Amino acid sequence: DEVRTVLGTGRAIYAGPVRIDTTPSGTAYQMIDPSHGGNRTCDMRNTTTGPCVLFVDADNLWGNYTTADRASAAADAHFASAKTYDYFKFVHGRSGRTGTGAGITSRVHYGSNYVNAFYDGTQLTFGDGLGNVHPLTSIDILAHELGHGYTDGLVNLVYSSESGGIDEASSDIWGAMVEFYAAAPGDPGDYLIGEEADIFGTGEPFGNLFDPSLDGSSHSCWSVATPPAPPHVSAGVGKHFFFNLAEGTGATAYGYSPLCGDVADVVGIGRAKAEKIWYRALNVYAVSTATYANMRTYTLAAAADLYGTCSVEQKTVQAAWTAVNVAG
Ligand code: ASN
Ligand code: ZN
Ligand code: CA
Repeated sequence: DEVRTVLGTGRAIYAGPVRIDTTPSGTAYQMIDPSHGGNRTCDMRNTTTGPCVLFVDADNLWGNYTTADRASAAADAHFASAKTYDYFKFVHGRSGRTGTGAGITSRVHYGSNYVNAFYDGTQLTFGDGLGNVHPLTSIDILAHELGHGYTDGLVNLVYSSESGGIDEASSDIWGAMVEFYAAAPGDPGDYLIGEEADIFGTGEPFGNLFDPSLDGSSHSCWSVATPPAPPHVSAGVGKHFFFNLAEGTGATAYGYSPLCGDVADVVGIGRAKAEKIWYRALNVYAVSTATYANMRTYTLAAAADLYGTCSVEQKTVQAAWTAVNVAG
């Protein structure tokens, strides 16, 4: 039997008014998306255990843009999981994180005042943030978490030292790239991560790609302190490399990008090429113990494959790494 996909309307907190795919069931609709691998979105009811209750709705109109309606955060998650699925399918040719077309379950409203989100190898989980009024269901956060699943599907990076940092950097790269790709009316693309969820209560994002050290701990450039640093800290080097490659070291449109090396200005090659180089480096070349020096080699090889040896793209990869102190 053919599964009938119906377009519902989401009134999402962050993404704004969006179309989401749902499934009719009797006289109602379920938050199951047959067009994107069967993604489903369910309610943890502010508990940490017990069943996650699938969202069901009578008129296929989900949420009211605020946390007063439990379906609003669900609409954000359901939309973002579909856009992440489409991003990898249409930009990178990968069908689901396992490559088999399978989607993901997003569990929202997890715990109380839970200010985090995570991927556990099977599903995604999102807290409601400070005061339970800042759900961590924005596109960049969801795509970061689901991005862990995609990165894992390409290369099983060891979650410590530099390989763990490359894993975390990769998730922020996917987070930002999916946010641009999704082009949600309420949440256009940027290089900030998690700015909507206000996890500190100060309006500060919890990260960015142009100067990761602005979070107070991340390394924007490689140093001898980078290999022993925890993954979320060493990740800064990879994020900053990617920003340099896509936008350049002189880019001011998205934020300040400092140089750490003695290299001349890097002129970015654009997101569309940068994301393909990163993906191919992970997919074709990376091994589980990859270091940043290795990633330099892998991305140079990927750029040569895609754009030619000694192409502008390959030379920019070189310069973008040198600018974060990852020398050849
Ligand atoms: N949100 C975090 C991450 O995906 C969760 C964690 O620290 N494991 O990096
Ligand atoms: Zn992560
Ligand atoms: Ca963002």
